[in-house]
Amino acid sequence: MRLRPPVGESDFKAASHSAGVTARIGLWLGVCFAVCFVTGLLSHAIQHPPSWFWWPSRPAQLYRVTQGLHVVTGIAAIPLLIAKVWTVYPKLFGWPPVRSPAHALERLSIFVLSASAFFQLATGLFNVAQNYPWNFYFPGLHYAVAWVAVGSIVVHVAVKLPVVRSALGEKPADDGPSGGGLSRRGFLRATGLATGVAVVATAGATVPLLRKVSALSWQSGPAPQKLPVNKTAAGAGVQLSAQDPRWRLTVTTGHGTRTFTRDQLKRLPQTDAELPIACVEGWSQQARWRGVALPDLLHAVGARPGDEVHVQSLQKKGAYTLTTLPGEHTADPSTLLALELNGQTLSLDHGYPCRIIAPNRPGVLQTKWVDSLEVR
Ligand SMILES: Nc1nc2c(c(=O)[nH]1)N[C@H]1C(S)=C(S)[C@@H](COP(=O)(O)O)O[C@H]1N2
Ligand SMILES: [Mo]
Repeated sequence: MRLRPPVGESDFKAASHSAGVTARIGLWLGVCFAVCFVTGLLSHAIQHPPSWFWWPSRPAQLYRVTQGLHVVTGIAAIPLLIAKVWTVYPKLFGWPPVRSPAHALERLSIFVLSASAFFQLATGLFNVAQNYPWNFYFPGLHYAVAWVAVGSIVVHVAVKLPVVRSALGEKPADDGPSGGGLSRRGFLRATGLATGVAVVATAGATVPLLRKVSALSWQSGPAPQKLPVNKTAAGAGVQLSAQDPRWRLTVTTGHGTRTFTRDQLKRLPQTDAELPIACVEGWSQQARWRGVALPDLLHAVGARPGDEVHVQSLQKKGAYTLTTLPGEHTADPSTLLALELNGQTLSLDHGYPCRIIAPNRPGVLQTKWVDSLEVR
Protein backbone atom coordinates (compact mmCIF):
# COMPACT_ATOMS: atom_id res chain seq x y z
CA MET A 1 0.00 0.00 0.00
CA ARG A 2 1.34 3.47 -0.92
CA LEU A 3 0.79 6.48 1.25
CA ARG A 4 -0.50 9.65 -0.45
CA PRO A 5 -1.01 13.05 1.14
CA PRO A 6 -4.58 14.38 1.17
CA VAL A 7 -3.61 17.32 -1.09
CA GLY A 8 -1.41 16.84 -4.17
CA GLU A 9 0.24 19.13 -6.65
CA SER A 10 -2.46 18.50 -9.22
CA ASP A 11 -5.13 19.89 -6.87
CA PHE A 12 -3.87 23.43 -7.50
CA LYS A 13 -5.58 24.42 -10.69
CA ALA A 14 -5.49 28.23 -10.62
CA ALA A 15 -4.06 29.82 -13.76
CA SER A 16 -1.47 31.64 -11.65
CA HIS A 17 0.29 28.31 -11.03
CA SER A 18 0.93 27.65 -14.72
CA ALA A 19 4.45 27.31 -16.04
CA GLY A 20 3.99 30.30 -18.37
CA VAL A 21 3.26 32.62 -15.45
CA THR A 22 6.14 31.23 -13.38
CA ALA A 23 8.57 31.67 -16.27
CA ARG A 24 7.53 35.25 -17.00
CA ILE A 25 7.74 36.39 -13.40
CA GLY A 26 11.01 34.50 -13.09
CA LEU A 27 12.35 36.43 -16.06
CA TRP A 28 11.46 39.83 -14.52
CA LEU A 29 12.90 38.69 -11.22
CA GLY A 30 16.09 37.55 -12.95
CA VAL A 31 16.53 40.97 -14.57
CA CYS A 32 16.02 42.74 -11.21
CA PHE A 33 18.46 40.43 -9.43
CA ALA A 34 21.07 40.84 -12.17
CA VAL A 35 20.95 44.65 -12.04
CA CYS A 36 20.86 44.60 -8.23
CA PHE A 37 23.84 42.23 -8.09
CA VAL A 38 26.03 44.16 -10.53
CA THR A 39 25.30 47.55 -8.93
CA GLY A 40 25.87 46.02 -5.49
CA LEU A 41 29.25 44.59 -6.52
CA LEU A 42 30.18 47.99 -7.86
CA SER A 43 29.23 49.73 -4.62
CA HIS A 44 31.19 47.16 -2.65
CA ALA A 45 34.26 47.62 -4.85
CA ILE A 46 34.15 51.40 -4.45
CA GLN A 47 34.02 51.03 -0.66
CA HIS A 48 36.60 48.23 -0.45
CA PRO A 49 38.68 48.71 -3.60
CA PRO A 50 40.76 45.71 -4.67
CA SER A 51 44.15 46.68 -6.11
CA TRP A 52 43.00 46.30 -9.74
CA PHE A 53 39.92 48.46 -9.23
CA TRP A 54 39.64 51.97 -10.63
CA TRP A 55 36.70 54.31 -10.21
CA PRO A 56 36.58 57.73 -11.90
CA SER A 57 35.50 60.97 -10.23
CA ARG A 58 33.19 61.76 -13.18
CA PRO A 59 30.37 61.75 -14.12
CA ALA A 60 29.60 63.25 -10.73
CA GLN A 61 26.12 61.67 -10.55
CA LEU A 62 27.10 58.16 -11.68
CA TYR A 63 27.15 56.51 -8.24
CA ARG A 64 23.86 58.18 -7.43
CA VAL A 65 22.36 56.41 -10.47
CA THR A 66 23.94 52.99 -9.87
CA GLN A 67 23.01 52.92 -6.19
CA GLY A 68 19.52 54.22 -6.98
CA LEU A 69 19.17 51.28 -9.39
CA HIS A 70 20.44 48.92 -6.71
CA VAL A 71 17.76 49.93 -4.24
CA VAL A 72 14.96 50.28 -6.81
CA THR A 73 15.57 46.84 -8.37
CA GLY A 74 15.86 45.34 -4.88
CA ILE A 75 12.50 46.81 -3.89
CA ALA A 76 10.90 45.73 -7.18
CA ALA A 77 12.16 42.19 -6.52
CA ILE A 78 10.12 41.90 -3.29
CA PRO A 79 6.62 41.71 -4.84
CA LEU A 80 8.08 39.70 -7.73
CA LEU A 81 9.62 37.14 -5.39
CA ILE A 82 6.39 36.82 -3.44
CA ALA A 83 4.48 36.29 -6.70
CA LYS A 84 7.06 33.76 -7.87
CA VAL A 85 6.73 31.76 -4.68
CA TRP A 86 2.96 31.90 -5.04
CA THR A 87 3.10 30.49 -8.56
CA VAL A 88 5.27 27.51 -7.57
CA TYR A 89 4.25 26.64 -4.01
CA PRO A 90 1.99 23.75 -5.17
CA LYS A 91 5.21 21.96 -6.04
CA LEU A 92 5.78 21.62 -2.30
CA PHE A 93 2.91 19.13 -2.42
CA GLY A 94 4.49 17.08 -5.19
CA TRP A 95 4.60 13.36 -4.38
CA PRO A 96 6.91 11.63 -3.70
CA PRO A 97 8.88 14.58 -2.25
CA VAL A 98 12.14 13.22 -3.62
CA ARG A 99 12.22 11.31 -6.87
CA SER A 100 15.93 10.90 -7.53
CA PRO A 101 19.29 12.22 -6.33
CA ALA A 102 19.17 14.84 -9.09
CA HIS A 103 15.70 15.88 -7.96
CA ALA A 104 16.89 16.10 -4.35
CA LEU A 105 19.74 18.38 -5.44
CA GLU A 106 17.38 20.55 -7.42
CA ARG A 107 15.07 20.94 -4.45
CA LEU A 108 17.99 21.77 -2.19
CA SER A 109 19.22 24.42 -4.61
CA ILE A 110 15.75 25.98 -4.70
CA PHE A 111 15.71 26.06 -0.91
CA VAL A 112 19.10 27.82 -0.83
CA LEU A 113 17.92 30.18 -3.55
CA SER A 114 14.71 31.16 -1.75
CA ALA A 115 16.39 31.53 1.62
CA SER A 116 19.25 33.68 0.32
CA ALA A 117 16.99 35.79 -1.90
CA PHE A 118 14.62 36.52 1.00
CA PHE A 119 17.56 37.26 3.26
CA GLN A 120 19.01 39.76 0.77
CA LEU A 121 15.73 41.55 0.19
CA ALA A 122 14.85 41.64 3.90
CA THR A 123 18.24 42.92 5.07
CA GLY A 124 18.35 45.43 2.22
CA LEU A 125 14.88 46.69 3.06
CA PHE A 126 15.63 47.05 6.77
CA ASN A 127 18.78 48.89 5.89
CA VAL A 128 16.90 51.31 3.64
CA ALA A 129 14.14 51.82 6.19
CA GLN A 130 16.14 52.06 9.39
CA ASN A 131 19.57 53.30 8.51
CA TYR A 132 21.90 50.55 9.61
CA PRO A 133 20.28 48.81 12.55
CA TRP A 134 23.24 46.42 12.33
CA ASN A 135 26.02 48.91 11.71
CA PHE A 136 28.90 46.47 11.39
CA TYR A 137 28.11 43.06 10.09
CA PHE A 138 25.37 44.05 7.68
CA PRO A 139 27.40 45.05 4.60
CA GLY A 140 29.77 42.09 4.84
CA LEU A 141 26.96 39.58 5.23
CA HIS A 142 24.78 41.19 2.56
CA TYR A 143 27.76 40.99 0.21
CA ALA A 144 28.57 37.35 1.01
CA VAL A 145 24.99 36.12 0.72
CA ALA A 146 24.66 37.95 -2.63
CA TRP A 147 27.12 35.43 -4.10
CA VAL A 148 25.12 32.54 -2.67
CA ALA A 149 21.88 33.94 -4.10
CA VAL A 150 23.31 34.61 -7.54
CA GLY A 151 25.13 31.28 -7.64
CA SER A 152 21.94 29.38 -6.87
CA ILE A 153 19.99 31.49 -9.40
CA VAL A 154 22.45 30.51 -12.11
CA VAL A 155 22.09 26.82 -11.20
CA HIS A 156 18.31 27.15 -11.05
CA VAL A 157 18.07 28.85 -14.47
CA ALA A 158 20.40 26.27 -16.03
CA VAL A 159 18.30 23.40 -14.66
CA LYS A 160 15.02 24.97 -15.72
CA LEU A 161 16.10 26.31 -19.10
CA PRO A 162 14.18 23.73 -21.18
CA VAL A 163 10.99 24.32 -19.16
CA VAL A 164 11.44 28.09 -19.29
CA ARG A 165 11.98 28.00 -23.07
CA SER A 166 8.79 26.15 -23.82
CA ALA A 167 6.79 28.05 -21.20
CA LEU A 168 7.82 31.42 -22.61
CA GLY A 169 6.88 30.15 -26.07
CA GLU A 170 3.19 29.86 -25.22
CA LYS A 171 1.05 32.98 -24.95
CA PRO A 172 -0.41 33.75 -21.50
CA ALA A 173 -3.95 33.14 -22.80
CA ASP A 174 -6.86 34.33 -20.71
CA ASP A 175 -8.37 30.85 -20.65
CA GLY A 176 -6.13 29.21 -18.10
CA PRO A 177 -6.93 25.89 -16.47
CA SER A 178 -10.19 25.97 -14.58
CA GLY A 179 -9.94 26.50 -10.86
CA GLY A 180 -11.22 30.02 -10.41
CA GLY A 181 -9.32 33.12 -9.40
CA LEU A 182 -7.35 35.35 -11.70
CA SER A 183 -6.52 34.45 -15.27
CA ARG A 184 -2.85 34.15 -16.16
CA ARG A 185 -2.80 37.59 -17.70
CA GLY A 186 -4.72 39.01 -14.73
CA PHE A 187 -2.18 37.57 -12.29
CA LEU A 188 0.73 38.97 -14.31
CA ARG A 189 -0.94 42.39 -14.44
CA ALA A 190 -1.57 42.38 -10.69
CA THR A 191 2.08 41.44 -10.06
CA GLY A 192 3.27 44.20 -12.39
CA LEU A 193 1.01 46.70 -10.64
CA ALA A 194 2.22 45.72 -7.15
CA THR A 195 5.80 46.05 -8.35
CA GLY A 196 5.13 49.46 -9.87
CA VAL A 197 3.48 50.69 -6.68
CA ALA A 198 6.41 49.48 -4.55
CA VAL A 199 8.88 51.29 -6.79
CA VAL A 200 6.93 54.55 -7.05
CA ALA A 201 6.30 54.58 -3.30
CA THR A 202 10.02 54.45 -2.49
CA ALA A 203 12.03 55.77 -5.44
CA GLY A 204 11.33 59.41 -4.56
CA ALA A 205 14.17 59.11 -2.07
CA THR A 206 16.52 59.31 -4.99
CA VAL A 207 14.52 60.35 -8.09
CA PRO A 208 13.68 64.07 -7.74
CA LEU A 209 10.62 63.82 -10.04
CA LEU A 210 9.03 61.24 -7.75
CA ARG A 211 9.78 63.04 -4.50
CA LYS A 212 6.23 64.35 -4.12
CA VAL A 213 4.47 61.07 -4.88
CA SER A 214 6.69 58.71 -2.92
CA ALA A 215 4.89 58.04 0.33
CA LEU A 216 7.71 55.93 1.73
CA SER A 217 10.79 57.73 0.53
CA TRP A 218 12.77 56.94 3.61
CA GLN A 219 15.60 59.11 4.70
CA SER A 220 17.21 59.83 7.99
CA GLY A 221 14.88 62.33 9.56
CA PRO A 222 14.95 66.12 9.65
CA ALA A 223 16.77 68.02 6.95
CA PRO A 224 18.67 71.05 8.26
CA GLN A 225 20.00 73.21 5.41
CA LYS A 226 17.61 71.34 3.07
CA LEU A 227 19.62 68.12 3.19
CA PRO A 228 18.80 64.98 5.21
CA VAL A 229 21.25 64.02 7.95
CA ASN A 230 22.72 60.56 8.29
CA LYS A 231 24.32 60.33 11.73
CA THR A 232 24.01 63.46 13.85
CA ALA A 233 26.88 65.10 15.71
CA ALA A 234 25.31 63.86 18.95
CA GLY A 235 25.07 60.34 17.55
CA ALA A 236 28.72 60.46 16.55
CA GLY A 237 29.76 61.87 19.93
CA VAL A 238 31.48 64.93 18.42
CA GLN A 239 29.35 67.78 19.73
CA LEU A 240 32.15 69.08 21.96
CA SER A 241 35.20 68.36 19.83
CA ALA A 242 33.58 69.77 16.66
CA GLN A 243 32.81 73.09 18.41
CA ASP A 244 36.04 73.33 20.34
CA PRO A 245 37.71 76.71 19.55
CA ARG A 246 41.07 74.93 19.71
CA TRP A 247 40.12 72.80 16.67
CA ARG A 248 42.77 72.78 13.95
CA LEU A 249 42.88 70.84 10.71
CA THR A 250 46.11 68.86 10.67
CA VAL A 251 47.60 68.05 7.26
CA THR A 252 50.52 65.64 7.19
CA THR A 253 52.69 65.20 4.11
CA GLY A 254 55.99 63.44 3.40
CA HIS A 255 57.85 66.57 4.50
CA GLY A 256 56.03 67.65 7.62
CA THR A 257 52.80 68.68 9.27
CA ARG A 258 50.75 71.87 8.87
CA THR A 259 47.74 73.01 10.80
CA PHE A 260 44.91 75.33 9.72
CA THR A 261 42.30 77.14 11.74
CA ARG A 262 38.87 77.37 10.15
CA ASP A 263 39.54 81.04 9.35
CA GLN A 264 42.77 80.13 7.61
CA LEU A 265 40.88 77.58 5.50
CA LYS A 266 38.36 80.32 4.62
CA ARG A 267 41.19 82.54 3.40
CA LEU A 268 42.41 79.90 0.91
CA PRO A 269 40.79 80.09 -2.58
CA GLN A 270 37.13 78.96 -2.29
CA THR A 271 35.39 76.72 -4.84
CA ASP A 272 31.68 76.05 -5.41
CA ALA A 273 30.36 72.63 -6.41
CA GLU A 274 26.87 71.20 -6.97
CA LEU A 275 27.17 67.65 -5.72
CA PRO A 276 24.82 65.04 -4.28
CA ILE A 277 25.02 63.03 -1.12
CA ALA A 278 24.28 59.56 -2.51
CA CYS A 279 23.76 57.31 0.46
CA VAL A 280 24.25 53.57 0.03
CA GLU A 281 20.81 53.21 1.61
CA GLY A 282 19.37 54.62 -1.59
CA TRP A 283 18.39 58.18 -0.75
CA SER A 284 20.25 60.88 -2.57
CA GLN A 285 20.01 64.62 -2.76
CA GLN A 286 21.79 67.36 -4.60
CA ALA A 287 23.26 70.31 -2.66
CA ARG A 288 25.43 73.38 -3.15
CA TRP A 289 28.79 73.18 -1.40
CA ARG A 290 31.57 75.72 -0.94
CA GLY A 291 35.03 75.21 0.46
CA VAL A 292 38.66 74.49 -0.37
CA ALA A 293 39.19 72.34 -3.46
CA LEU A 294 41.48 69.40 -2.66
CA PRO A 295 43.94 70.30 -5.46
CA ASP A 296 44.27 73.82 -3.97
CA LEU A 297 44.74 72.47 -0.47
CA LEU A 298 47.38 70.00 -1.65
CA HIS A 299 49.24 72.79 -3.48
CA ALA A 300 49.11 74.88 -0.30
CA VAL A 301 50.94 72.17 1.66
CA GLY A 302 53.42 71.37 -1.12
CA ALA A 303 51.80 68.09 -2.16
CA ARG A 304 50.54 67.02 -5.58
CA PRO A 305 46.90 66.69 -6.65
CA GLY A 306 46.55 63.03 -7.54
CA ASP A 307 48.22 61.86 -4.32
CA GLU A 308 46.08 59.59 -2.17
CA VAL A 309 44.75 61.20 1.01
CA HIS A 310 43.61 59.55 4.24
CA VAL A 311 40.81 61.42 5.96
CA GLN A 312 40.36 61.08 9.72
CA SER A 313 37.19 62.27 11.45
CA LEU A 314 36.87 63.72 14.95
CA GLN A 315 34.46 60.86 15.49
CA LYS A 316 36.25 58.17 17.44
CA LYS A 317 34.00 55.15 17.05
CA GLY A 318 32.17 53.89 13.98
CA ALA A 319 32.76 52.39 10.57
CA TYR A 320 33.29 55.63 8.64
CA THR A 321 35.74 57.57 10.78
CA LEU A 322 38.75 56.91 8.53
CA THR A 323 38.37 56.97 4.75
CA THR A 324 40.69 57.12 1.75
CA LEU A 325 40.37 59.64 -1.07
CA PRO A 326 41.96 58.06 -4.15
CA GLY A 327 44.14 60.11 -6.50
CA GLU A 328 41.34 60.50 -9.09
CA HIS A 329 39.38 62.39 -6.47
CA THR A 330 42.16 64.49 -4.94
CA ALA A 331 43.00 65.73 -8.46
CA ASP A 332 39.37 66.68 -9.19
CA PRO A 333 38.71 70.41 -8.55
CA SER A 334 35.15 69.53 -7.44
CA THR A 335 36.39 67.51 -4.49
CA LEU A 336 36.07 69.90 -1.56
CA LEU A 337 36.91 70.23 2.03
CA ALA A 338 33.52 71.88 2.43
CA LEU A 339 32.92 74.77 4.83
CA GLU A 340 29.49 75.85 3.58
CA LEU A 341 26.31 74.08 2.52
CA ASN A 342 23.48 75.66 0.52
CA GLY A 343 24.79 79.15 1.20
CA GLN A 344 25.28 78.80 4.97
CA THR A 345 28.06 77.75 7.31
CA LEU A 346 28.05 73.97 7.43
CA SER A 347 25.78 72.94 10.31
CA LEU A 348 27.07 70.74 13.10
CA ASP A 349 25.08 67.73 11.87
CA HIS A 350 26.38 68.13 8.34
CA GLY A 351 30.00 68.05 9.46
CA TYR A 352 31.10 71.39 10.99
CA PRO A 353 33.87 72.54 11.10
CA CYS A 354 34.58 70.91 7.71
CA ARG A 355 33.74 67.79 5.76
CA ILE A 356 34.68 65.99 2.58
CA ILE A 357 32.37 66.17 -0.42
CA ALA A 358 33.57 64.50 -3.61
CA PRO A 359 31.92 63.72 -6.95
CA ASN A 360 30.75 60.19 -7.81
CA ARG A 361 31.21 58.66 -4.34
CA PRO A 362 28.99 56.79 -1.86
CA GLY A 363 27.70 58.88 1.04
CA VAL A 364 29.55 56.69 3.52
CA LEU A 365 32.84 58.05 2.18
CA GLN A 366 31.83 61.74 2.46
CA THR A 367 33.50 62.05 5.85
CA LYS A 368 32.10 64.65 8.27
CA TRP A 369 33.84 66.50 11.13
CA VAL A 370 37.29 66.19 9.57
CA ASP A 371 40.15 66.22 12.07
CA SER A 372 43.20 65.47 9.92
CA LEU A 373 44.37 64.65 6.43
CA GLU A 374 47.36 62.52 5.66
CA VAL A 375 48.84 62.78 2.16
CA ARG A 376 50.34 59.47 1.04
N1 LIG B 1 32.37 60.94 10.50
C1 LIG B 1 31.30 60.46 9.83
N2 LIG B 1 31.07 60.89 8.56
C2 LIG B 1 30.00 60.43 7.88
C3 LIG B 1 29.11 59.47 8.44
C4 LIG B 1 29.40 59.03 9.77
O1 LIG B 1 28.67 58.21 10.34
N3 LIG B 1 30.49 59.56 10.43
N4 LIG B 1 28.04 59.00 7.71
C5 LIG B 1 28.21 59.05 6.25
C6 LIG B 1 26.98 58.71 5.55
S1 LIG B 1 26.49 57.10 5.63
C7 LIG B 1 26.32 59.61 4.76
S2 LIG B 1 25.04 59.13 3.77
C8 LIG B 1 26.70 61.03 4.74
C9 LIG B 1 25.50 61.89 5.06
O2 LIG B 1 25.85 63.23 5.11
P1 LIG B 1 24.81 64.29 5.69
O3 LIG B 1 24.39 63.81 7.04
O4 LIG B 1 25.50 65.59 5.70
O5 LIG B 1 23.65 64.29 4.70
O6 LIG B 1 27.72 61.32 5.68
C10 LIG B 1 28.74 60.37 5.76
N5 LIG B 1 29.79 60.89 6.62
MO1 LIG C 1 24.94 56.81 3.95
